[in-house]
Amino acid sequence: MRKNIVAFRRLNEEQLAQLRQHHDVDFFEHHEDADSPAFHAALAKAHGLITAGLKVTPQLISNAPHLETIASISVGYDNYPLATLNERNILLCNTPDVLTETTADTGFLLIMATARRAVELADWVKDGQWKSSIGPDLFGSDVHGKTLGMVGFGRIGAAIARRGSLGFGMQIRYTMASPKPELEKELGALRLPLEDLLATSDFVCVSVPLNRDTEKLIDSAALELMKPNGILINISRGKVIDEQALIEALNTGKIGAAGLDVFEQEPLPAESPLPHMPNVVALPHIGSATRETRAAMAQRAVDNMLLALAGNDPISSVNPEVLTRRVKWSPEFGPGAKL
Ligand code: 8YV
Repeated sequence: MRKNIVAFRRLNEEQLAQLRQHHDVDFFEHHEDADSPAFHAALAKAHGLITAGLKVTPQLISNAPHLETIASISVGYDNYPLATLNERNILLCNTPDVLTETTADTGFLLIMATARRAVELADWVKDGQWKSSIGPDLFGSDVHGKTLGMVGFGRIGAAIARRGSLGFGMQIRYTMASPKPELEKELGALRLPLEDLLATSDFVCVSVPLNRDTEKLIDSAALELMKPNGILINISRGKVIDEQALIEALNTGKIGAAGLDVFEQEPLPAESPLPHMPNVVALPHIGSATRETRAAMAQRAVDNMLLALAGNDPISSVNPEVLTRRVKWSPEFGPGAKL
């Protein structure tokens, strides 16, 4: 049975054609489209929503009474009201795995760029200031052989640690609710309580999902524990760090530098001092943003959507338990489903 899909950004022609072979698709290309009457009219009849970067509120869900499946073009799902989706038996699919290595590359890019002051020095050259060889005031610090503390040791965290351990001879520490014995064996990683990891790591790299437990996990007390030359990297979500406390710690020399791909508010507000601070490398949330990986993520979302709308298990989802709660004989699983 043909169903209605709203596709919000990031799909290419082939992916749209693939969806249109089986379903009717309303495609919205621009971010501003989310506020348009056409978008809301399409949502009102949608069975499927494919999206990236859209804040999905309970209100938006209540305006989509037929919605069965959301396929997010992201691994993180803090943009979605999971409790509301569960109540409505709406399946939420995401895109793990396909972005792991690219996002780990971004993490390592930030480690290298902050340690070697690459952006600051490139700006210095651009400014015409390179008149003689640089002095110690512009020296960076080594990466190889240093200690890398991973706050969160999931797929992406492990891929960053692998780069550090195998490529740069770094000692790996990690903090995580449950131990990862295989990674401990593979990388010689040592599991520590957060406080000890902060106090003993040269680089602290945040790679945890945002949820109630991790919001502002790195606050002023945590920053206080870091080494004075310590470097903080964040490739997860901005709200995991207390940004005001971080600005203070960077300004007062409590920590050495920060490499940030994510921020409390995105896009970063014009008044934020962060991009202007010499000891900060600020990127516009590019963790997974390569041509290859963004195409693979969009393809995963399309595959998830087609499988789910056909009543099959998707490749990756956040709340697969809603499938078992749906009434199998219901012609339209979502809204009519009874527990
Ligand atoms: C997404 C990300 O592309 O996958 C994630 O969780 O952070 C990014 O790679 C972005 O959040 C979607 O807009």
